[in-house]
Amino acid sequence: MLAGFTPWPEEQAQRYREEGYWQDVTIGGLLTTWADAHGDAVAVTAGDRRVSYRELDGWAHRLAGGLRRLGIAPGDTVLLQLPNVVEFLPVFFALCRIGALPVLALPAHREHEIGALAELTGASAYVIADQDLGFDYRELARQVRRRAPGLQHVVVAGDAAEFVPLASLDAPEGAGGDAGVAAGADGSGPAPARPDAEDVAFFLLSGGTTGQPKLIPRTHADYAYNVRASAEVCELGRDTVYLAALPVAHNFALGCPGVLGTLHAGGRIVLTTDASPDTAFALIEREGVTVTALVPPLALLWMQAVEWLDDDLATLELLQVGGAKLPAEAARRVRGTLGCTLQQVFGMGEGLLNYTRLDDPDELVATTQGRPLSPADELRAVDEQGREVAPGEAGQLLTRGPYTLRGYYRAGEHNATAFTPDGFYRTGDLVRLLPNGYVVALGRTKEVINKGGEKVAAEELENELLAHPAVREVAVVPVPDPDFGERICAFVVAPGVGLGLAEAVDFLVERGLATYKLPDRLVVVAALPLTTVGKVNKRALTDRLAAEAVG
Ligand code: OOB
Repeated sequence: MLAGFTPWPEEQAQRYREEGYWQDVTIGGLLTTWADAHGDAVAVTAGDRRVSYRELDGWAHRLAGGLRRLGIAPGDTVLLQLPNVVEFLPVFFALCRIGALPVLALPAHREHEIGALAELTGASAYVIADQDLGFDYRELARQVRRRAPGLQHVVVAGDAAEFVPLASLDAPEGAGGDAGVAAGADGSGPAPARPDAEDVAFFLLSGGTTGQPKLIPRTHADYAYNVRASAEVCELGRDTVYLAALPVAHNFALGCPGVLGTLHAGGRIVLTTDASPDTAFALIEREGVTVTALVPPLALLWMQAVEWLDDDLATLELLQVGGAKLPAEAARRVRGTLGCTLQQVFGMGEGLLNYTRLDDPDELVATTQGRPLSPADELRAVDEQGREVAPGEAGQLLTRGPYTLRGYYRAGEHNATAFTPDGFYRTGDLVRLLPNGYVVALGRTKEVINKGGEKVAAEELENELLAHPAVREVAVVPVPDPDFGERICAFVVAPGVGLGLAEAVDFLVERGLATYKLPDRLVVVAALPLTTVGKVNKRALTDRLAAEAVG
């Protein structure tokens, strides 16, 4: 077993096996099963490219061989930062097949995040696209490599410049690569065994609560269940055409049910790196999209865009919205504007998923964030002393279950507080658990700003701002926003200089921070308010912003 991974206790694991949640499958093996079942059907559409199930399986097998020959071994971590391009899937499956561990970085991550991940994981390889949406990932790779020289291989989908072209790893069948894991035959070491179903298959990134990135280990068995059960709840089938508009590197579009759930059901994936209504609506009409997933700000934008775009969205049956709270008023307008069923999804990379069901009454869908995916999910709402609150009362959400982690990777100290002694994950979310089993999301107890689904740890941004020579003290807080739910406001103490937002933003970009983490407002103050115990009083700061908004 991987060092730094916290397994489920054996007693619990035994139950998950016996009750059929965990099956003896691997992520790589599932692709072969799906290829056997759906062979020549189209699995993925990206631009003019169409790839069948069989082709995808063969591609992943050949890449597994190519990656082995490059020197990637079972147990190696590999940073995978691909936007929604067709190469994502074969690379992801190939890495899972050889037992290497992909770390799913988001396309928006920059040197600050990728560098920290490289250091934390000791990754030996980094897989990128050449460029997307005007950003050159090869330049990012050059910067990251200066900071993390252990990153031996940079593999590029597209024009590789001085790096390794992904296409060069796609050895023709019969050249020793087809069997993928049997690539050892050409001298790259003995063929590794198939990974165990209960081994870690890959890492998702946590939205984070601290200054350090947190890696969420997902096992083959736990994620296979996550995908299978999600596909069932969303009633996916062979007729499903799933538009991946959110990044597939994020849990929502990857496996809830996302692209993997679509493959499980024998449907077809449509990939785009641009979720704007102009692009997405045209794709819905052209490809006959039936299901997609969005964060609330995009859902709001799409609902407005139907007024000025005239694409035919008649095929769209289901819109999933999650990542941040969708206001009930907006939820009620989905059917009337987009002509489809809404599903609220309250999920987390750490595991637990709540979904409204497709036949739930409209008001239940509008006013709750769904109920747990699995009968084996355990949810508790507790007060500050850890005592369970009365049903329907506000409390902090704790959870454990067959697809919820028991510990972040290599984070012993953090794990000591992020989990209860009996293995419940402290989600940091404030919720009401209704007697009917549904969950209402109320807010957070953790210091994370949720800007329309994108998570920014206050501490991380504070640390970055403190690196500015003029900044003496800083506190980052959310400011309510009608479109994004929350935006980011930084209060700074910077005596003697006229530090402005533009300068602070330039400084943070220069330091390689992902742009979604940049502050939207900067307020210079003489001193930060303190609580009676001498901690920064963030409550006073958010109250001040609220008072300004009213006044
Ligand atoms: C999803 O995953 P993450 O890991 O980016 O963020 C998880 C956090 C939750 O702890 C909660 O604070 C917030 O995002 N959240 C919601 C929400 N869905 C997620 N808050 C209110 N309402 C919702 N519907 O965001 C994620 C993962 C899988 C599926 C969907 C979303």
